[in-house]
Amino acid sequence: MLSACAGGKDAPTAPDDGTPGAAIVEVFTPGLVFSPAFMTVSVGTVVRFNIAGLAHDVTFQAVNGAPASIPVTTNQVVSRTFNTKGVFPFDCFTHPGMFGQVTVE
Ligand SMILES: [Cu+2]
Repeated sequence: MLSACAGGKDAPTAPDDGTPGAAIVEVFTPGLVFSPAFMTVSVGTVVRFNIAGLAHDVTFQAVNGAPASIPVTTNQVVSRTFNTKGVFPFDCFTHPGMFGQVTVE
């Protein structure tokens, strides 16, 4: 398996819709929470962060294989593909206590 290093803070927001037919998980921001906040997905899954209302960021912890973080944004859908098995916690640093985690199996 490839072990691409796609992590890093302040990485540019780039289109990332994964491979055709990839599983998709939708995450929403109904207030000061991610919903769902915790999810377990299979390798190759695309997580679509539907950021609406308040401005939020999605900052992944520096775990090998973590996708690029999403800078503060609002009213956008930003996708990230999870191609590496592992546990990838993320925070919205705009709102302390707003966090979640993607587990890739
Ligand atoms: Cu937030």
